Amino acid sequence: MSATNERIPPTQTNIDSQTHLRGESLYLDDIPILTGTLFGACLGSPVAHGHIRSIDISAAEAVPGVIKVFTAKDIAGENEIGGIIQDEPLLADHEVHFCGMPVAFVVAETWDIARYAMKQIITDIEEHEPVTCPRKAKELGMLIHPPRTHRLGNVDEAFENCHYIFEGQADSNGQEHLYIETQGAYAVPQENGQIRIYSSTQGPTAVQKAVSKVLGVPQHSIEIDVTRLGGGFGGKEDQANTWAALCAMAAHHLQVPVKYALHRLDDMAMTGKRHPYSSDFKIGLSEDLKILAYEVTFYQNSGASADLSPAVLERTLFHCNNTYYIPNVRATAYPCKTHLPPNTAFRGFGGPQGMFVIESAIMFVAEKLGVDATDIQYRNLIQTGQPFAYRQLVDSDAQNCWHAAANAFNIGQIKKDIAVFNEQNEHYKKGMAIMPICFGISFTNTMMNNARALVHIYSDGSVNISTGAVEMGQGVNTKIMQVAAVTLGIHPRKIKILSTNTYRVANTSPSAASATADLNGKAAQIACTALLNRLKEVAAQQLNTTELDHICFKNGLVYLDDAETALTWEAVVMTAFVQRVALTENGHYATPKIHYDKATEQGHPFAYHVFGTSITEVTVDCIRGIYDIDSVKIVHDFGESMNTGIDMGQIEGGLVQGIGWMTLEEVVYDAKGKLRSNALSTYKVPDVYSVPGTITILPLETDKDNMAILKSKAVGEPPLMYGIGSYFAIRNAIKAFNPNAKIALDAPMTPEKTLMALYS
Ligand code: LUZ
Ligand code: MOS
Repeated sequence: MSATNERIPPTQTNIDSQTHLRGESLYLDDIPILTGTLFGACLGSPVAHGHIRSIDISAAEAVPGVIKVFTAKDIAGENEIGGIIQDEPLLADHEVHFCGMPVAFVVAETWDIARYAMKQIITDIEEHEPVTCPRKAKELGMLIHPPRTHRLGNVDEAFENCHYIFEGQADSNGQEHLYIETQGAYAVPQENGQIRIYSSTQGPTAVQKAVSKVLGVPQHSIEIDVTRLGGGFGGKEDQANTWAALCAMAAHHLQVPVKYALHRLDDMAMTGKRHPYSSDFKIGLSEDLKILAYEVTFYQNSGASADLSPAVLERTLFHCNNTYYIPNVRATAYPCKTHLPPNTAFRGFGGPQGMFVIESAIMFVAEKLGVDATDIQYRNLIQTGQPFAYRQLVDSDAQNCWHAAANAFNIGQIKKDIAVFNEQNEHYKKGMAIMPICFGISFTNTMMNNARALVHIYSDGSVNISTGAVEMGQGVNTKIMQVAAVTLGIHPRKIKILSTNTYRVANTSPSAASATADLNGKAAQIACTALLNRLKEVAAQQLNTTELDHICFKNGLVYLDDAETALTWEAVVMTAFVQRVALTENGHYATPKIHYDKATEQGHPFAYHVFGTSITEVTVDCIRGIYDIDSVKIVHDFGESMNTGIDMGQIEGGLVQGIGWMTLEEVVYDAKGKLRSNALSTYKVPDVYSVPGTITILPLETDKDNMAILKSKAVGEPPLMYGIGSYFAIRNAIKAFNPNAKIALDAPMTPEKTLMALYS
């Protein structure tokens, strides 16, 4: 390797910091509106399940300023936006299957007119009984696809040899994404039937495909452009398609620009969320607390159509062991079709739901046997060379993380301090829980693990990079810029990362699965390396050498045998340009080594795993049922972080989002399938008062090789799962107050539930 691979200081500022701070960063709603632009509003079904007898749009169309009201019959191409399974119409045709399902799209001169007219549409729907419970759906045979099962060893035989066997149920609820920027799109017709769509999406290609299908035009006519998102969290991996398709349909039909950004309340009511799961477990252990057998059945509440549910379900199975080695496993998952908005990707993507169940099972055992759950956790951590049920042999840092946390944070002392506190306090009780995590990095669908980067060097030496990565606040553009700067040996200031655009980079996978920097960063690295090699040849000529290995680019200068020469980056680029050397390169990266066979449910789906251990301490106010998360202390496996500022931010954000899911955030649908927690007054998310008092994050120091970009492991999703510790820490505090408390394993542990449990 040449010396150009020197690291940019890991303190490299997020390139968006300044414009964010000054309010200058551009989001969908900041794009200047073209004259003649019309505004949309989408009517959602008022009922969760029913047959459409009629939709009367005459009063709406008569409202002055309304241009047209679109319904299913106006769709020129296919009325279909389903990604994995073709089961979701863009606009309801005969049937409505969830409350808020798009039924009609009003286009008017102003936003207010569109919203007013939308309310004048009269729907006549014959209501049918909705199903909202996944177990009931399963009984009725309402499944998105047949169940899937992961198997290892022989569970039935193993249970016969277990000293302890326990069975129970564990449920986790959904979660609203609450990205700060709501969903939306702006479609602008171009010449020759082309349409440019600005979309707040994690998946520009997914939007392009959906629009292409709905309009009945080839993909090459549909340009999707994304500058950045005000958050995605999975909610815009697949569910940005609807709004873009509606705008594109209207823009195509009327040949004028059409914009639609959702009202927050509509966004909350019409879009799917994290999948709630209800699960049954049976766990068997040896006398010395080794888990010998684990059987688990997951009932995923998929919602009314497939959306990403099959992939989410798969990741639940992949993570059903969390970070434990269990020799005998049988894990079955049912994707249960209910009349709720289609649930979708959400940071962790089914993994957290699977991990919550094994942690619940361990806690259940610990409480029954009167042992410390941490003892069971520790004894079963997976070791290098052991397999998960899907057979991938793990390169494990589970024990290293645990030991590092135990030493750095003195777990023994924490336990003692809590015992003393609980001894001395009657109405406040403290609890702690350890949450070790293991998360597999790569899209579980092997095919999706690829990316491209288009790199231009201009004749003045400045560089532009386009990739498939969508910047949604996670700092991926900064990381890609760092990769390019390190590879080319130039200052980051020389590099701009452009918007994500399907005309510049095609066939992209969504920015998801924590893999965006890995995939797109590697593609950028490949392109930059190819360009660098060309420039080295040009420099070699000028330096009268044939030894390309002796040349390196560093700090914008050319070095020969580690000695600075008079050649600058700019001079070499200009010479290359004059010599007609190509200064543009397209890099393509496809993750090597990964494979998976769904027929046998075996393979090597992940490039690598990310490990970590968190220690959560809480104090419960046992008179009121409210609680504080006092501290969360984490040892996290970064590999070698290429940007500690960004990565620490991801951990803090992920942790707090996980704590929210496990404690405060309660998605409530009524029996009719209507969202009750439909505003921020009824849906509580963590705020500055509910975040942990302190968050301490230490890196696990390893110098192992891994398949991450610049060895900097993916950090987007794994830390969310540290939040699961808060659930069990609160539970332990409740038990300290009332050892006989009957507490269902049913997250979130809201203050209301805590209060009930304290006095149960
Ligand atoms: N999206 C997806 C994801 O399509 N496949 C995945 O495996 C995944 N994992 C996490 C988040 N999004
Ligand atoms: Mo995501 S859940 O990585 O879109």
